[in-house]
Amino acid sequence: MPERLRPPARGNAKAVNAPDLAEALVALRHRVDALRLNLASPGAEAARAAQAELVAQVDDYLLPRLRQIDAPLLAVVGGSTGAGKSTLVNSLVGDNVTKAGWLRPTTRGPVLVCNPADERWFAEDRILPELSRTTGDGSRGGVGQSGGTLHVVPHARVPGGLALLDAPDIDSVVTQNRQLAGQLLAAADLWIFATTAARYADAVPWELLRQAQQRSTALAVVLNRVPPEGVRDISTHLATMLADNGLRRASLFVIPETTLPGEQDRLPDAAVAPLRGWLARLAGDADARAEVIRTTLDGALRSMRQRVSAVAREVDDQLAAAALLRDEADQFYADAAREVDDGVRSGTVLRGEVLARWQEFVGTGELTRSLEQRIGRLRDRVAAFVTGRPAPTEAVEQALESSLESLVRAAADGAAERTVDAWRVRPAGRALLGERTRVLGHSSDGFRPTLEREVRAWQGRVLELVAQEGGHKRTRARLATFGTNATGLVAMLAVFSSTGGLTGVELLVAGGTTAASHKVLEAVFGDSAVRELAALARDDLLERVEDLLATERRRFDDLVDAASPDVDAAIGLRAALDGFEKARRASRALARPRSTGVDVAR
Ligand SMILES: Nc1nc2c(ncn2[C@@H]2O[C@H](COP(=O)(O)OP(=O)(O)OP(=O)(O)O)[C@@H](O)[C@H]2O)c(=O)[nH]1
Ligand SMILES: [Mg+2]
Repeated sequence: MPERLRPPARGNAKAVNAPDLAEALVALRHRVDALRLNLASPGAEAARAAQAELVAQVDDYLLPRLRQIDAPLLAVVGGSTGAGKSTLVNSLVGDNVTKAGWLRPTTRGPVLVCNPADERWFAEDRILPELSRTTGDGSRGGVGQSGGTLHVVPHARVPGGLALLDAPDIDSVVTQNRQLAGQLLAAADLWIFATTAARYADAVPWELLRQAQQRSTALAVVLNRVPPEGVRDISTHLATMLADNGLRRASLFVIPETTLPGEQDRLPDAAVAPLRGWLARLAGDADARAEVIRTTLDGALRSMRQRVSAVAREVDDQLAAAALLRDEADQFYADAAREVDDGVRSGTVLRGEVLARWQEFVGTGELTRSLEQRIGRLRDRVAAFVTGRPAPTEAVEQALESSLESLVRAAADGAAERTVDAWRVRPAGRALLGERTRVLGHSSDGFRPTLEREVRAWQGRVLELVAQEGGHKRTRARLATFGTNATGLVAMLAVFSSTGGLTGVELLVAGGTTAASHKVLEAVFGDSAVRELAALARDDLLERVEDLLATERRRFDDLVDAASPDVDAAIGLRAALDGFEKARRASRALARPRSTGVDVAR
């Protein structure tokens, strides 16, 4: 018999230093809760489950228990569906307080039965605050039998100081059931694991039992429905399995198979008497109860370190994956900015339509032939052209606009496409792209109009620069000869023709453009001012392009940001864990437990 309840751990109550520990735990809980771990990675799902479990256990169990160490002991009856958990609870109480049944799974929502004097501890949201409360008869399985509620049944036959909770099955086909069962077990001061002779070696229960071992959770195992002739062999085998898994100290109760004609019939008193007696003794001995509570509490608190560290490692992984994705986008968009820069400097923008319009504007045949000797005449021609017609620069400007826009758009499209291609080969990137792959593979819808606006704004800026430069007395008169618009246009052309890069006839013509525009500008402003003006205009243009590309790149950055942890998340998490560990070790209330007081009974 498992009656050996150890003497109490005296003197601890005075030394409770829980407030600091609770505070540190709250800080840690918030850190864990705030983590975004939504990048697709091999460990992401497990880490998210661990994250949810950690937060839930702090809220459901650790904080309430730290704050009220004297609250009644909560024994959660958990196990596989049909193991007879509900039947066991009813049999222990000696009344039908929860619904048992042939339908699998029967129990959907937890039913908690306690002494009426203890009801206040459970009726409010002290523990399991997310579950709303219902009360009344739980045996009909109406109210209280849904996942989101805790059905509280006060019953005089339950000894004070101890509550029994009938949980949904741990290996349910119903996901919600399974998760809830795990959550309830994490909120238990004592686990009463119910299994059957047919199913005690199943994998899922053993995963949870090992977890109980790792967390030093106080544990009793009920082996139900054992054929009388197999009691000895089966219970020995299970006891060996428990010992092999480090659970030698768990109390084992064996209940032989009996005939139950009705689905809500209870087990014979004699079959549950040992467990009932054990629980009654635990309930009656405040010190033994406190020791069970402290053992489980201490084990759960100690388990935080390893569990949070595992989550922190996943945070590291996700941060590394996020950095990689951001770097790739960054790199391709930097390439795009360089592409535009090169295009601007090499004169690419001046090809085709722009040249044609420029030739129309100044008369290129003349221009190329007479450039050297007759620059003066060219200047006059430009001047005449400008003063002769109200908006003569428009055609060249439009051609320039569209050529420049094509250059920038091609760069932006290229960067988007290359980023998508690079992301697609990474699982995290692929998952982020998802259905957006096509949309993200080219520049955004808003890009074109914004680009057009920016190019026009840039042209305005060039005219401003020209006008500013013209503010100097010496140049004002000369500027007047040409007109600000024409000079501005020539300044724009100068921006795109400062270096070579064209070939053949184009070189000649564009060279002519370069020389012509420079000559015109020099004539107006003087040599150094021309270069300065062109450089200023170019810088302004490239700055605008970089801003535009940054906005485009942000589409990718935003996806990463929305899924990955904050950049300082790992540091913050580890600092919070350190703070918590310090508080835990300093808390003498949680001095090393000497015993759970529960031993294997056969
Ligand atoms: N013959 C016999 N039937 C039992 C015994 N224990 C439970 N049953 C029956 O098995 C069925 C399932 O029992 P429950 O107590 O509802 O099982 P449970 O573990 O609560 O199942 P879930 O709520 O689905 O997780 C019920 O119809 C019980 O009457 C037993 O020892 N002997
Ligand atoms: Mg049940």
